Amino acid sequence: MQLESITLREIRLPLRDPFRISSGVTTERRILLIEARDVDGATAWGECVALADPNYSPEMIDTAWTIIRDVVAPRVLGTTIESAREIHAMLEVDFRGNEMAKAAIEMTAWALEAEILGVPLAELLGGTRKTIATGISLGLLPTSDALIAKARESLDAGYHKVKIKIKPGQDFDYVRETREALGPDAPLMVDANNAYTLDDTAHLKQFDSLGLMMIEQPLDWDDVIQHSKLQQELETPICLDESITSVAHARTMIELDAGRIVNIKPGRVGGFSESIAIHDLCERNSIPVWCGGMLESGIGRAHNVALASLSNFTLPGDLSPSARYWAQDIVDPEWTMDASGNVEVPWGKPGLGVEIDRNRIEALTVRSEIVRQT
Ligand code: OSB
Ligand code: MG
Repeated sequence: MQLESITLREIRLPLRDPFRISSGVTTERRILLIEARDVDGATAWGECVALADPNYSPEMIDTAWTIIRDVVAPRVLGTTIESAREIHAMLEVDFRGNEMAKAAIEMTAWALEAEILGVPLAELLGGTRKTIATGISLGLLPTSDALIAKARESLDAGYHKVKIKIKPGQDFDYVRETREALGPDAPLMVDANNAYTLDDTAHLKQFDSLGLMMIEQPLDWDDVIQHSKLQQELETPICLDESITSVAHARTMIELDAGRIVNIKPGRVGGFSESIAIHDLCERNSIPVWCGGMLESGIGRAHNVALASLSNFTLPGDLSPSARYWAQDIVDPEWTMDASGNVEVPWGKPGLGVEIDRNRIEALTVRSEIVRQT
């Protein structure tokens, strides 16, 4: 495989409802799409998960655009490789950070390889699951009544996990009322997106009484050590999201018992190769993983669904159907969830397993740039 060109494209997709987390709000999703073409004319699509602002990780759409154009693309264009498996290592040589920019190209190359081989991306990644249990991530809502209504509606729709965003002042009572309303068996978890410090340990210990599946990323986005101290005080498993940007960080998490579950977002960890390495390491250490989301379009969703078909993705993923986010997605068919809350892995189709709605993408594009082999 040899990449001949990489096209960057920004589209804007309005979310049906604004999505608020402790570190920021998204109303219209600015999405950086990638299209890669190899010298024989095969093409594949990918998506960079960076948000419009650097409030989740240091990366944002505009920095990722520059890094992809000026650093990532020149490294991979024109180089003959046996497999997309080689790209992660190529992008690590004297090239720090920028995992989302690296992942966008690495993951697109995997999709291209699947396309060329005529196999489903899930198969190329080593996946086995036919369907994946789906969870929903509910942004911060103004009142506990609004939260209870949304959570109830989600469980009725079949979702296997309801993730509740929390922040100081909108946390324990808000979640306790939801637990009381929905009963002891409702599969609930919380995600703080770094909103607390170790000074809040006593406060966070109260959450142990709520029977939560996990508490996601309560402390700093780049911390593992403080999480280890907190985990020793909590019965509820900590799940790390922001902190795990590489298999090395996952190893540190395990060695320090800083978390007992990992939310793997391939776009956050530099792509599929690193995701598989984290998945395998966690599997060997009896740490369950699940696939998180970044409000992706149907293209990013296809990548995530393929990854979540691997064996150790034993917990429900943030893989909500297209209609939960958008009035209309950019893929056909749109992603759906069946009445038992599962998303189907498109095993019958090669590559991403969905058609890309190129006309709609053209209509939504606000800028594009093509980088060619020099
Ligand atoms: O912390 O998992 C997160 C969205 C944007 C940034 C961070 C997060 C999220 C979500 C959304 O929780 C999950 C989804 O895509 O449905
Ligand atoms: Mg999270």
